[in-house]
Amino acid sequence: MATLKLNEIEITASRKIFDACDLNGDGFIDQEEFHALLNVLDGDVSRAECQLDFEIADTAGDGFIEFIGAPGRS
Ligand SMILES: [Ca+2]
Repeated sequence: MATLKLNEIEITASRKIFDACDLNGDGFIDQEEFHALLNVLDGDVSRAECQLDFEIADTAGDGFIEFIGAPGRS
């Protein structure tokens, strides 16, 4: 069960990162928040680069990045 415990720790860590990126606290990362995140991580990131990465991360294609395992927007 060590693997399960590790996953729980990883999920908790990921959740903290996600919450830190979710600037307005609505439970989703929108393109503005994502662009701000990329600028922190990589420095100068263009809007075009941000758009490409966002589309990959936006698995639902709804314009928001949601935390994996979180309930969907209603
Ligand atoms: Ca947000």
